[in-house]
Amino acid sequence: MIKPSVSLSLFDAPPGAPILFSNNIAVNIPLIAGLGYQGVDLFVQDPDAEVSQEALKLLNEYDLGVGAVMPAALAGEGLFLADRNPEIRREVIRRLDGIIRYAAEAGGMVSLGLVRGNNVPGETVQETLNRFSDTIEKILPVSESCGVPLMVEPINRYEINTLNSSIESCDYIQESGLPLYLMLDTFHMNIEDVSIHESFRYCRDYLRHVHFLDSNRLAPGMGHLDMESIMQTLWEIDYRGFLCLEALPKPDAAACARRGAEFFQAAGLIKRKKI
Ligand code: LER
Ligand code: MN
Repeated sequence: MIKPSVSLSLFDAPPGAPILFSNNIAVNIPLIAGLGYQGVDLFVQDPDAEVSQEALKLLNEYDLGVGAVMPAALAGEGLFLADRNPEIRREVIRRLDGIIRYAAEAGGMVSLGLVRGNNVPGETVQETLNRFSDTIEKILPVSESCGVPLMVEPINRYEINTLNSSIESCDYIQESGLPLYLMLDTFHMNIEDVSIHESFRYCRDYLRHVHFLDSNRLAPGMGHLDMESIMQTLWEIDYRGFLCLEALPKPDAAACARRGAEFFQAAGLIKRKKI
C-alpha cells in the first residue's frame, strides 16, 4: 500500500527548508487530513517538549501515520554523527536516543541525512564514513530495542559531501554490514543519480521511505520531472510505504499540498473528494 504524506515540523521551520507545514499543529494537522493525506514526516527538535506529545495525540485523532522522524534540527545545531570531536559525537548520540524513543511512540522510522556530517580536509571520505559507522553502532542498541529502523537519506552535493547518490549509499550500507535502510528523495536523485528509475530498482531491497518531489522541490506536476513514470516504477518494484511531499511551502503550504493531493488523487492514492 502506497500512502501519500507531507512534511510537518514541530518548531518554526528555518527559511528554505523543505518543510511544507511549519508549527501551528492545531490548524495544520486537520488541514493535512482534510486534503486526504495519510501521514506526515515529523521534524522534531525536542521530543520532550509539550508540542511533541500534543502532536502525537492530534495525529492519532486525525488518523495520520508517521513515516520518518527527521532529526535535521540536530545538524542545524552543529551536531553530526561523523564529527571528529568525540564530545559532539557523544551529544548527538544522547539527543538521537530521545528522538528514536519518540519515533517508537509515533510508530515511525528515523532518517539520517544532514546529521551524518561532512568529510573535512585532511581525511578521506572512507575515514569519515568509518566514524559515521562507529557512531551508528553506538545508537543501534536503542534503535533495535525500540524496533525503530534507521534510514540513510542520500542528499545532494550542494548540501553535504558524503553519500550523495542512491547507488553509493546502497553500496555503503551493504559494505558496512550495518542493519540500515534507505530513504530516497527524488529531488536529490534528480541531481545525483544517472537514472531515478534504475536507482529505485537497484535499491529496492533496502528502500523503506520516499520523499516524492518534483525537480524544483515542489508537488508532482509543479516541476519538470515525469512523476507519473516514477510512480509507475515504484509500483513495479512493489514499494509499500509513504510518498512524502517534503516540499517547499510555495506559493504557500496549502496551495502546494493541494497540487500534491490532485496528483495523488489522479494516481488513485487519495479517494476522490473536493480538495
Ligand atoms: C531531508 O529529507 C532532506 O531532503 C535534506 O535535503 C534536508 O534539507
Ligand atoms: Mn528529503
